[in-house]
Amino acid sequence: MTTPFAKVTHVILDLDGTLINTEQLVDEVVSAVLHKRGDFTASRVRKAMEHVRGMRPGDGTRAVMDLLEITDVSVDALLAETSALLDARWGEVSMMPGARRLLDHLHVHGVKTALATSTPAAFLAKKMLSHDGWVERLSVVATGDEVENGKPNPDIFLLAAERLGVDPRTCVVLEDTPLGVKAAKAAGAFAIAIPSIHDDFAAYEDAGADQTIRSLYDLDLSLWGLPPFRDRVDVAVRVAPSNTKADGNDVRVSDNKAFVVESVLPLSPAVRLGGPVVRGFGRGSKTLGVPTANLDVAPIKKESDALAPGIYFGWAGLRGNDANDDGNDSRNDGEARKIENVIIAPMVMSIGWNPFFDNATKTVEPWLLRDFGKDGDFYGRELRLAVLGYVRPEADFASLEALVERIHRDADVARGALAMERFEGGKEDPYLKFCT
Ligand code: ADP
Ligand code: RBF
Ligand code: MG
Repeated sequence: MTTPFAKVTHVILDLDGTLINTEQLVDEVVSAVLHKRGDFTASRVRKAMEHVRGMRPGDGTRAVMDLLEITDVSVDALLAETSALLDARWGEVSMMPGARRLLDHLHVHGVKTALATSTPAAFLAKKMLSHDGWVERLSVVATGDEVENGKPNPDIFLLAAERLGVDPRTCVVLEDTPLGVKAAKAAGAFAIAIPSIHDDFAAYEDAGADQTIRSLYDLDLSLWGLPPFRDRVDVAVRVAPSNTKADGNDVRVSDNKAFVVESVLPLSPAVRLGGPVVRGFGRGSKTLGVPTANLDVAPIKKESDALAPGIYFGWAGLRGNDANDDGNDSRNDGEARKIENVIIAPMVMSIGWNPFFDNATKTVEPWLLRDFGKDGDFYGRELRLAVLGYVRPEADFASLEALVERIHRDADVARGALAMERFEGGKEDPYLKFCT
């Protein structure tokens, strides 16, 4: 039993980057406008954008112009230009992974919620047009235009708590930006950071975050005295006896076999994504001894953004090499079957930035859990994935051995989960067999 950090009664939610996935769109649109205003390097513009993340649109525009020393246009004119471009594209914005689950859960349990957004009310209406009314289910809303000072000042969170009718010290704030965390702490609330700036976690600690988690999937409400999620599923994972002490898990021994219990989060609905296998960094098999069949992220951006960075399990369908495919599965390993020329196999996958290697681009890379022997060249072949559950966040590790050991444990979790009735049937998905 873990001791709660604090006992709170109310939840205050930031919008952009916390509940809805606006940050990439805003970065794309605003950066393009900024680049037209001067000969800036991409990294300078990116740094400036990260510096203002969480601010109100007007404050952010002014601050970015100061940082980049843009003087040939007014703040209002630049804001009008970016707003018009963004208004035409808000419909592309989907919810952050886990946001719908959180809102439904809080609603079902009658936990009072506030939205505290830097967005002014007029922008908010346009932003939320394509979102089917979930904002109305929040108890109260506070918008950026209603307060004197924007984040990092505490005003918006003080207003949200006031509208909830409670002391801010009984509230926990969910925020994706360092400035928002600062504002929440200045208001006297607790703050959970869910970073949208993936390469600078220290900024969130400096801002005073009480806890930093990698995505909403990892939110543990019981730590805050709030009704806990009950949708995770326990998986009995068979482990090598040497692996049982890995992280203090409950070890069960039966028939001389050691099991640990891990829990996974089922995804409903399953996320389907696929494409031709492309070349990655070439270190999966070489550095880790774990080959991962990388997919090109660009064409499946929407599907991959529906998943928080992290480790997942599910089923894979790999289209055969027609030339050397005789249609028989002589290996008969009990897990993988060949249907016409598609191989269905269990898989465990990583999606994200791989902190251990500090990648700058997101990768989607499944390890198919069977031995392909001489047929193990997938490059260019079509691969389809049905992602059924979430295992854990991406992590950094002290050593390569620790990373590799963890990946093997993930594979054990995936095998354990996929053997369970509720996940086993996923291999019959027509999508995997290229029937849809
Ligand atoms: P890359 O960096 O190009 O992805 P890796 O070292 O990660 O290279 O190896 C991945 C490649 O290994 C896959 O694209 C595929 O061709 C091959 N491979 C062989 N067996 C497997 C497997 N079980 N799972 C995934 N890829 C495999
Ligand atoms: N990389 C990390 O930096 N952190 C991780 O927690 C991590 N977990 C992984 C889990 C699985 C199941 C797999 C297949 C890979 C994982 N890796 C992780 C990704 C690894 O870094 C990646 O395969 C390399 O980037 C190889 O190109
Ligand atoms: Mg790979």
